[in-house]
Amino acid sequence: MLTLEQHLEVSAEVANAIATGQPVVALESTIISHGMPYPKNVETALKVEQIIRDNGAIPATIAILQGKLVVGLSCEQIEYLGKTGSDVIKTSRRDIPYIVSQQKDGATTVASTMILAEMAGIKVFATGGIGGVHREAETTMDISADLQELASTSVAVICAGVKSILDIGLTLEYLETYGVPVMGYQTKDMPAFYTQQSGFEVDYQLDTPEQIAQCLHAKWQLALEGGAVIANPIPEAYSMDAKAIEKTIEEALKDMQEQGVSGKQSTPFLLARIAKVTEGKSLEANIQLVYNNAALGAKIAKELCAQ
Ligand code: PSU
Ligand code: MN
Repeated sequence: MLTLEQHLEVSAEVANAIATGQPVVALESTIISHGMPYPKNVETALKVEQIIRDNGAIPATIAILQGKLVVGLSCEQIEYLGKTGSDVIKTSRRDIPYIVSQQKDGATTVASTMILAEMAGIKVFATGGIGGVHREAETTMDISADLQELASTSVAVICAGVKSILDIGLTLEYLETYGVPVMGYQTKDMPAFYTQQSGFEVDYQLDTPEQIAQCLHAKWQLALEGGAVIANPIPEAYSMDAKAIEKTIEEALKDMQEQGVSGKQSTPFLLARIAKVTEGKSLEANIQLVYNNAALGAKIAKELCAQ
């Protein structure tokens, strides 16, 4: 019987950083395999790691490779995931036992990246957007497992809000019900991924990485288990036209219904569709907001180490 430690493979650099109390930022791999096309996905993933280093922390990209829970992928492993793309299995919490036992490769979503980060002892995780409550969830019951994970796993997730392919209002209600704080970084408005504002408010505005770290520290010191959402708006220069993006999303949702796409295929389908219709403009916005989140993630991780 394998123990947890035997399943977990933490890179030497990341293990050393954790053991010596240096800041580490976790990164997911579904964004690489399913979120962006090759080779932009690999370029972006490597640059994200560099940005985290430039801001004083150690990056730990996470995936499952041949059944091993890998925390701190090498450049070659990132290249492999990016090239293999959606042939790698999108792996959320429920998929982990299958991928591990059958020694397969799995790209981790926000939910499963949080799980592996927590196993390794990493508290901060930067990504693009989290999953949420889908539009028409009242009939499809499509609610991302990311939200349930945020309720129970103690990792802070820095994101640019949730895409309006989701129902942002219902997503915020769900997070409230499960006790997940949603902090706006220098904003009161919940960002909507491609745009800075969604028309909904976050719970609290916090203006410095230090304040965010203090808030996270207080939560976990009080044994209030679970994660937090740190919503960091896309930089203004890259934000998109709200009306145009809404129209694109509505068309993509219609196509999805017509083609009968559902379940775990929904999110990747919508992302690819939007990128195609906007001729790569949304992809550029997506890349820039991930860079922005990586930099903030590194700063928060540093402040958290100082608490
Ligand atoms: N939202 C994005 N980009 C992404 C994802 C979501 O803007 O790449 C990915 C993340 O890995 C997220 C997952 O955890 O999709 C959610 O999928 P689902 O809705 O099937 O839970
Ligand atoms: Mn879903």
